[in-house]
Amino acid sequence: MAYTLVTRRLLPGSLDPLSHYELKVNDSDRPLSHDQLLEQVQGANALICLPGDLVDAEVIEAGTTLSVIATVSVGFDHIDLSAASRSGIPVCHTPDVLDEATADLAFGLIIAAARRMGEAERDLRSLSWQGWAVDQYLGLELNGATLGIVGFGRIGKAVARRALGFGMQVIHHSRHPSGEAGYFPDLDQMLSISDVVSLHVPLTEETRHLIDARRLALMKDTAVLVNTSRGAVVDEEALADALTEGRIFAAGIDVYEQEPSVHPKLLSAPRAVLLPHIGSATTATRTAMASRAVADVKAVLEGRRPIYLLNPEVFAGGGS
Ligand code: 8YV
Repeated sequence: MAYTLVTRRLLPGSLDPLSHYELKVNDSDRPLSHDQLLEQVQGANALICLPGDLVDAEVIEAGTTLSVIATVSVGFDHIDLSAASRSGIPVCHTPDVLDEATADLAFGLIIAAARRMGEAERDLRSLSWQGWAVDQYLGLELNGATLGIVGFGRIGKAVARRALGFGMQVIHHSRHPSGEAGYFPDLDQMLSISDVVSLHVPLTEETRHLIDARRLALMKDTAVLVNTSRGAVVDEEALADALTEGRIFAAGIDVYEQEPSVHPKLLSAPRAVLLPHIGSATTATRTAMASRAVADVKAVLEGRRPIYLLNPEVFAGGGS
């Protein structure tokens, strides 16, 4: 009997709406290997996955019985969308519900990096703090500083709202003119005048290493870089070098090029606040994300059109 393959443990109750269907759940906290995924997708009629799963053309072609793929994430760079469309498989994701949680985390990283909270806490815990001094841990004052937001979608805008409350000047760059005040068509120019830069673009071939050595060199040596989008949007090694050589002031990072590995140079770079991909990690948000993905899978299994569909062309020939 065909089953819904769920590649990772989700929060309790998340799969309840699918209780009348056959489920095969990887209940461990380790992702399936590519070989396991290839094997288990054969015989599945639905796949619920996460960003750690590489759902490439090989997996999609092996999933000859698949009628839907739903990722419990807004990002879908781990799924070969063209291959899914070629096979006529709808792919769904979970936008909107994680905007506020991710923006909170991005803003937390902005404050933590600007005020050097990571190194200050590390010193205190390792008992190397010798007492207060007037010029200790001097950081960047956010009030009056300029925040450059790269990618002005829902999460970028949610970060902008927070920044205004902190007295920051907010400017932004996006691929297409936003039509809103503070729009900079030229990313390089925006980087060169920003005190803080926060990244909110999806990972695509155009955004891979968008922030590379050349663009890091354009930034002020007092600037802070925050990345809560996808690790590969930044050249991690170039960032580590810029931090180590004092060419930028600090960085706050939640995502990495090769998760869960972190570039060793970044681990030892000064003034880097490093978090383990927790942008959406609140109970409310993770519950809402799973519920959105599960509802879309249920819709397809019941012959309805899913709501958060990334490749509507698969329904072009009709469908409910
Ligand atoms: C998630 C994310 O935390 O949704 C995304 O694209 O990167 C994160 O919000 C995570 O990937 C698991 O859902």
